[in-house]
Amino acid sequence: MQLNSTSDHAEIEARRKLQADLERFHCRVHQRDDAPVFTREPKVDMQSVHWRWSDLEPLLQRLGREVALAADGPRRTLRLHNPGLERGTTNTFWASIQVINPGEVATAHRHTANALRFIMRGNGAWTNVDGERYPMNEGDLVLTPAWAFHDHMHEGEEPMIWLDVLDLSIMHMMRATFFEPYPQPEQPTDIVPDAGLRRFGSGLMAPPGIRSAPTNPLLPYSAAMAQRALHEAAGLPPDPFDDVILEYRNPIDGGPTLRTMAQALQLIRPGFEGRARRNTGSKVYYVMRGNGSTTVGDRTFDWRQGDFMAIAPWTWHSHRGGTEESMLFQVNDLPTLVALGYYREEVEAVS
Ligand code: GTQ
Ligand code: FE2
Repeated sequence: MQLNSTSDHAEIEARRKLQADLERFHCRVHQRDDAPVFTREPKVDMQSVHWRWSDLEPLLQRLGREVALAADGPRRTLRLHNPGLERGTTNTFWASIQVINPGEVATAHRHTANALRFIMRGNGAWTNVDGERYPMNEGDLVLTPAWAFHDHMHEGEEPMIWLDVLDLSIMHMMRATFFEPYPQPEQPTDIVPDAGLRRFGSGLMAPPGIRSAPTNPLLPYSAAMAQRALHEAAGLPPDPFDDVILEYRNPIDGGPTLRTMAQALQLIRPGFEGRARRNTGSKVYYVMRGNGSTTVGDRTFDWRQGDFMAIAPWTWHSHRGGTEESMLFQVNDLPTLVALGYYREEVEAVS
């Protein structure tokens, strides 16, 4: 900054001097060279990133062969790391690909972080969440809400992989990290092993009189249910931004599945050219099948089956269809931004 008066200079010196005197009282005053508290718009450190399946697949194979279930959990995961951040995939959540080999048990524990799993490849693993035991099959979403005990065991023949997403950076920022191992490696299963699914799994009908619940009582959202719903929605006029998209919902109140993170399933068909939009909050996409492209800021990610994308907050992005119909699974932190009153969205003007 160009200083053009001696009074400016004196003011800067006065602030420096004051700060030096304030230090031992644990007080400060703003200095000219401090980073600004407010910016007109978000200044974002997180980067938008494209991970290719062609890179990830050999890494996952190596991980499964060379790395034992770690003591930390224990879980065997490949973390999708954001180069703009010290830790995490986005500024709020961590996405990892978990590898479990036949016969392995990922032992029971619980944590304050909310978690979800989306099955990428393989069949035959079970997860037990607070006594409810569910088989996990390709394309299923299974929730592990905050502080629920959970363990996974794999009884299938082939290694299995799934996407884990946890709101770890929110938990860390709130200084609310709690973790507890279960006293035994595996939890006992309830007499009715899948009660939540039996009560609420239709999404449309529920036991009489239930109007609220402290947390979402439905943990598994099957691939068959979600994809049937999406194909029904494909008969509607396309969404200008997303072509065909449906969110996973809490069957009791219609809100997001978890308090901090929402999930959606999307179809992008050949010829689709989506309008651009930007919003506060971050997203991660997993390409279940097909191909297409997403323009993010001044870059274009040409994605195909198995790829991942992270979209940074307040970054313009638009989707375009490829040569085949694509299905994408999405996780975002919009529920957190909405709950705090920080959600904003801007859409590209129609030309
Ligand atoms: O499966 O319980 O990717 O606790 C990170 C932390 C998975 C899990 C992760 C976890 C888990
Ligand atoms: Fe966990």
